[in-house]
Amino acid sequence: MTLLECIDGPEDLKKLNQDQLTRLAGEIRDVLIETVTRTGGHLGPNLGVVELTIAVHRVFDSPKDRIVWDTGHQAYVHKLLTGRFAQFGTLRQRGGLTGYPSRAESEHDLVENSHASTSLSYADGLAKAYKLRGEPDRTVVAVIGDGALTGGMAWEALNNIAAAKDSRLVMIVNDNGWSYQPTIGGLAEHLAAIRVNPRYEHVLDYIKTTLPRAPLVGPPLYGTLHRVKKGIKDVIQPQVMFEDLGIKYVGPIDGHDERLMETALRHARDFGGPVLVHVITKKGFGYPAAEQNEIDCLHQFPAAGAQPGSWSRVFGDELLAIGARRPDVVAITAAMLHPTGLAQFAAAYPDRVYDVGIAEQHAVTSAAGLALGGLHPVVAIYSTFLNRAFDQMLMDVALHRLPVTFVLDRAGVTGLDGASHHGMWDGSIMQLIPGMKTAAPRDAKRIAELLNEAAEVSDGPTVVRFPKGNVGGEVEAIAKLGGMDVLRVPAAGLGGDVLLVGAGPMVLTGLEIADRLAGHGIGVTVVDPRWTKPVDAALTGAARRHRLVVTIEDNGRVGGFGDAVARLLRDHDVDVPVKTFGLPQEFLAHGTRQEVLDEAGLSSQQLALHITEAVARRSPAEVLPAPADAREAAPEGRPVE
Ligand SMILES: Cc1ncc(C[n+]2csc(CCOP(=O)(O)OP(=O)(O)O)c2C)c(N)n1
Repeated sequence: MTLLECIDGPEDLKKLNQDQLTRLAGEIRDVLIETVTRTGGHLGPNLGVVELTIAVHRVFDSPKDRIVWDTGHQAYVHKLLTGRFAQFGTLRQRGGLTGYPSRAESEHDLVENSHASTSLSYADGLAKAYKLRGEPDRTVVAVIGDGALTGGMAWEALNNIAAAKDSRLVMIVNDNGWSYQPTIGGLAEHLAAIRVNPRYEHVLDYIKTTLPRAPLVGPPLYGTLHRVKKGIKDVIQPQVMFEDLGIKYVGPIDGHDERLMETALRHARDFGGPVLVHVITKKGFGYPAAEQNEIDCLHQFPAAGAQPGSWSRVFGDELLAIGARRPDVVAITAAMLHPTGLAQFAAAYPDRVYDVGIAEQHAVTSAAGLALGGLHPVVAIYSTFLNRAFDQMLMDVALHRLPVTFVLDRAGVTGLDGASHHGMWDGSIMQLIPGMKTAAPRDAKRIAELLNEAAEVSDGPTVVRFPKGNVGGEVEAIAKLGGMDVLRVPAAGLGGDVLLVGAGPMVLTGLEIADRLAGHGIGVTVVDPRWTKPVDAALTGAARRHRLVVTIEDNGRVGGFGDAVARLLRDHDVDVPVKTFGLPQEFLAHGTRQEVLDEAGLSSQQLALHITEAVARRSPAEVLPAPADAREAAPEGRPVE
């Protein structure tokens, strides 16, 4: 029996001696490597926090003490040590363990938001709550990476934490020098300077231990030196800015030395006020394939980089081509150069790419600045992370009618990363922004077309959104309807029953639906709007020629493309009924993209059933049968409208 199998919770961990802890760390690494290379997930970050997590759970008393994992992608070791070893093989599988902390899984999990840089704010609030409620024996622990520490929220939190002198709050900065890529910016350079300058600790030790022992001159001299400590620090190394902010700083500590970690954490715990413990770790530690991976230390397995054939890569290739023609086009990423497909552009035009760190808000407003300065910035970002920068898009970019193009990767259902990673909000958010134009390509050729059209817009912002995964086959238009592509008209002999408008690749699902319905005598016209905002006015005339309008989108149903179409038709007194299909406005659990779409009722079978029934309701004289296969696949009792 392995040691790990005997750990049901942190209490068991506390019984182990140092040799056993070393063995346990090895066992954990074996399980991480074996499991994550099979299920996929965050490998490098978790390999790097094995000793750190063991030490946290030995020193603190979870769940009485609360541990907040920033981003939460590095919480696998925490899962293994809090009674979830037996289920660990189900990681990121539908119905299995999630890839982030999950309140439903364990009382040891508190924050399951996987958006970075929030932990210090959560921790600040928690510590204040425990103080106010008279629970002084609880300590709050936040574990935050140097990457997440580049996010603005983390700095807003530090500013407040510095003022909350009696908060029992331990901030562990897990500094491995990497986000997905080496962490950028002044903060990263500051941390790196501390990391490589061990003289700092030695000098302070000398001052504390040797000088006070000298009689008479000892204590006063120590006091004097203590007062000028800042000055000494200036001489021997750049200042530790956290202390200048008023936050107690401990470190740097070797994060792979479990015993040292425990000592530092016990000191921090017993201090009674906010303490920042600076821990140095190696991303991917103990697994050469990760340690030596030059792109991202196997931050994710399989690699998150834009693979050939993926939407991200097709976008990246086209941006490269645009960049060759247009020297004014520049790219911005928020710490995700490779996953968003910008690697080739960066290699060709290193001076025209800005990695701003995990700082989406700054990315958007600095793009506004670049646009004001005469450039055309392309902000390449995952849809879910752009949520953060709504006000920046609205006021800093759109209000000023600035030509910024937002390329939203992972728009729609993303799959295995679960609720906080689905890009199901942008379609609705963009509808709110005056002057924002949004495009949804259906295939690779349309990415190129629409990206070029977006880059030509000079009087306001544009969006190009596409999902995760690989692009499908190309589908050519058979006709134009305004600026839209008509992909299918009813076969000879069938009437104009349904006008089906599918946003982005959902129009391909629309083609499958049309095939199914044709078999049941229902004529469907399938249209790809290409631009989903503003809605093309040509839809009004087309709607009048059909008995039912159907919209399908890979976005939340509320306030999305479908609602915009329905509003357009209402505004033009077109009284043809409209059915809008999209994702239910819920936090959708993890599963493969297809599993999640199926559960949301967005498979072609399920949609064909609903559309058939809707047509039948409008044709009492000739009741149309539903396709048998669609009826079988219908979800039970799930509202789709
Ligand atoms: C707001 C936001 N933007 C981007 C991401 C994508 N992301 C996940 S982990 C990560 C890097 C985190 O680096 P760090 O905090 O240093 O942790 P490490 O993986 O190095 O342990 C990024 C950019 C995110 N989760 N949240």
